[in-house]
Amino acid sequence: MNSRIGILGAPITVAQPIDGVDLGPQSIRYAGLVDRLADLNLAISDYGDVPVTNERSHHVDPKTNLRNLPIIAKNNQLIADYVYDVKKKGDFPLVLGGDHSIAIGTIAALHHFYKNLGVIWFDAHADLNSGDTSPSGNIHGMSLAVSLGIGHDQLTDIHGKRAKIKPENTVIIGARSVDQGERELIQDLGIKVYTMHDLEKYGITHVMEDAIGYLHERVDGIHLSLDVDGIDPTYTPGTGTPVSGGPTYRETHLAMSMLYDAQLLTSMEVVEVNPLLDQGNKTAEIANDMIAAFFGEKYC
Ligand code: NNH
Ligand code: MN
Ligand code: MN
Ligand code: MN
Repeated sequence: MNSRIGILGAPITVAQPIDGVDLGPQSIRYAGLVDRLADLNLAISDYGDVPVTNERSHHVDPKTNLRNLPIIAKNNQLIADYVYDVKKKGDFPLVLGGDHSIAIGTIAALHHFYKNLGVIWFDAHADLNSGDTSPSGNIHGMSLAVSLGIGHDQLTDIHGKRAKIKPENTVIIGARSVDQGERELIQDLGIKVYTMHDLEKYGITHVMEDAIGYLHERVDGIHLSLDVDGIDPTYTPGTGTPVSGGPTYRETHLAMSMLYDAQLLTSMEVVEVNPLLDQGNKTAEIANDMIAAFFGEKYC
């Protein structure tokens, strides 16, 4: 793995309704991120935060069923520009959200560097809605669809027209809250989804081996998009849309270690940490444990 890590904060909050997720990057930093990674003999550059703006409106545009589209498009254009620069420098991008809409910008930037970028979407949700299917109008529930080229063109056409990744290079892990329109899209596109049912039935070891083997044959780089609501809310209460019945700390930690051991991952983002909803700074601390495992920290 590339031993030079470039950290960027991406504090968008207006693609979901609850204030505080813009404080995610700082809460993850305060939990000790840079020192922790430096202890792994990695060279860390923290480039600070992308200068996004977060004037919030609660209005859903009745024509598009989207909330805050113009500002989210503008913010993700900026994120894409900044992530592009970090990657161009030769660093391994580690992007800290912010809500999950930031993946639109991150993946748009990364897609320039690969012919077949793989994505592992670790999340309780599939984030495969569009204005046509969304029950909420919240764009953080649409970012994977946008990266696949589905959605409003102000979002899909950031850093290039339409799709930045292919459905067959996309894997979702931990899904347990999937909307009807998302189910149909999963079927139509043949996206590989490991639901909590699969995790329960086959165990995390098998699921991760299967997911890694599947992507290994197809891709020339893999981005991990880690939504902390993917983890069971017992461990990550500081997030806007917790869903019970997720992977435990131990299962998630093992998943991250297995990704490190596979030596195929080329970028990471961690999203939806909201310290205003947290117990102390627990969620950011657990996010740090997962990031450290992903970058090779071992128990012994
Ligand atoms: N599926 C719901 C929606 O689109 C919830 C999405 N919320 C998330 N996604 N936190 O990760 O509104
Ligand atoms: Mn998500
Ligand atoms: Mn989620
Ligand atoms: Mn392109």
